[in-house]
Amino acid sequence: MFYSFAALSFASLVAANTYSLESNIVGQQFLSSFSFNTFADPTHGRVNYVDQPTAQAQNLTFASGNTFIMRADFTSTLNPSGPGRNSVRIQSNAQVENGVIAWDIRHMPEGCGTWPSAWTVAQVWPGEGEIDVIEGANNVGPNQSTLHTAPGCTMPSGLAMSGHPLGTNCDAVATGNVGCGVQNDAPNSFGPSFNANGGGVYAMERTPDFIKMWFWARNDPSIPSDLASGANAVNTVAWPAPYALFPSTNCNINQFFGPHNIIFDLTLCGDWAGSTYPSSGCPGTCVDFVNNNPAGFVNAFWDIASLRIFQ
Ligand SMILES: *[C@@H]1O[C@H](CO)[C@@H](O)[C@H](O)[C@H]1NC(C)=O
Ligand SMILES: CC(=O)N[C@H]1CO[C@H](CO)[C@@H](O)[C@@H]1O
Repeated sequence: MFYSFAALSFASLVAANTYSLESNIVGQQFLSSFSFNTFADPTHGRVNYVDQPTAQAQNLTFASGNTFIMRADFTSTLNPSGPGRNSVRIQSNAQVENGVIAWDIRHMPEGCGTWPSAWTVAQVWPGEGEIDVIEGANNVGPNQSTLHTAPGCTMPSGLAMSGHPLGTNCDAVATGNVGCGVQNDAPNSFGPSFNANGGGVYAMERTPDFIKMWFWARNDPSIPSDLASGANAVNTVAWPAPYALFPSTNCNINQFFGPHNIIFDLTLCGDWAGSTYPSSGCPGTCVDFVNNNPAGFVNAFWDIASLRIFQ
């Protein structure tokens, strides 16, 4: 009796954090699994999001084998009174809730004025939440992960994570859209140093009890073997402590987070990269730089090896 009871509870404990691979999006599959957003950038960037035919015709997206590239235009000088620099913003057709998402990225956009992000968000904002996994601006950090929610979601202090918290109130409106962030202190986790090291793997686990995020730089031997080997299932109980932990202690995850689409984008200047530009060490003003320096955007591209969704 005792042994079978113990085995049963062990099995249910393990099952709660073991996830099966639901989709492994690679290369051309990004074109069928994502839609191109062509609306005006909600963060007011000096950017013009183009549709899929335009992106492909201008080679701003490029899919081949196990490579998916999306980038900003790096050849045009812009008319200051015309639209912003052409760039790409894609949104997954599928929505995700509980589960694990793994982003295997070889290169993220870098350069003055750039603000790349990989994130998930609901159709109802901020009511059903936003989870920013990879984000930073102007080549420098804060290489941070952030939640944005409706009022009533806060984070306690003293959490078991390797990153350090930047704010405790996740309320998007009350914080002027800053939200509650955690800075990932791992080296090579963002921008030029991430790229020089060949990128790495970010993972995010969402359950009713918490949201967690991990990062392993390329060739980091501590990456869990299930993730490194491309296994059909992952068991996050066996993973190390995350760099970011957002528990449900003072934030009912099911209440504040609904079905999310996965987004990759690259905006330029705007609310964050524009406002931090003067202190970033970049030359002149952000908008002038974007208008006049196409060569500054040669390395403003995502090179995505895969996006895996486990449920
Ligand atoms: C399109 O972009 C890819 C990836 O950067 C590159 O390998 C390819 O040569 C480009 N094609 C053209 C026609 O420029
Ligand atoms: C840029 C990078 O890869 N990592 C930085 C993340 O943030 C910490 C704290 O500011 C920096 O020390 C790292 O260099």
